[in-house]
Amino acid sequence: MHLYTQSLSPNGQRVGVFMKEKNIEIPATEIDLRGGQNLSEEHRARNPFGRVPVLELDSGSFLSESNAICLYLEGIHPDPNLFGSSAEEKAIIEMWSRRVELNVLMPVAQAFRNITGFFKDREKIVPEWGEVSAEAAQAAVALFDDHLAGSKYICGDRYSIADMTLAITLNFAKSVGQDLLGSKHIARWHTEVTSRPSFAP
Ligand SMILES: N[C@@H](CCC(=O)N[C@@H](CS)C(=O)NCC(=O)O)C(=O)O
Repeated sequence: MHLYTQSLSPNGQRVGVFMKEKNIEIPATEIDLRGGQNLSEEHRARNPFGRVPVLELDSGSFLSESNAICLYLEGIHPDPNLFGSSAEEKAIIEMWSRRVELNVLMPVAQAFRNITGFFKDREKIVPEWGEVSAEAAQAAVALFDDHLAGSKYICGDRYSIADMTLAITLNFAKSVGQDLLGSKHIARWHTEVTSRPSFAP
């Protein structure tokens, strides 16, 4: 296997932290996003959408989408379990993972991209959309805060990929000026999750 990534990017971190949870090491190549290496013909042959991370499998096929990569790694390294065991637990973790990705990660990324214009060399920037997205992320995090008032982790007493994705998203948000860590239960939960060895730099 070979990983093409930008290990400090939020999606790069999702796969990186997941690998640390599983104690997996995979040879990796860093892709220069700022310089547009991800948009090259060579990288688009790995992922036509021109994004990272991408995992090249031993079969020669390419997997992109962080969640799909993590799901594959869970399949070949089942312990510790991060995607759920029973049908119900798997479905609940999937439900919360999608809520994290669609309602927090996407809006945080859209706010970052449209307010800062970080990728203005490759996409149309709509600052107002950035502001709307920042507000949407804030509203969604308030719902997570309510949920965490009665739950140690996002899915009850067990740590899962949903916690990992949300914590990485909120770390990234803070680093780009969107501090979403202020509410009580989110703050308690965030300290707990980011104290895990997998989050150490
Ligand atoms: N849905 C994809 C998103 C991948 C993504 O947006 N990656 C960012 C880095 S966090 C990227 O490659 N950005 C480069 C660009 O937009 O040109 C995933 O889950 O992996």
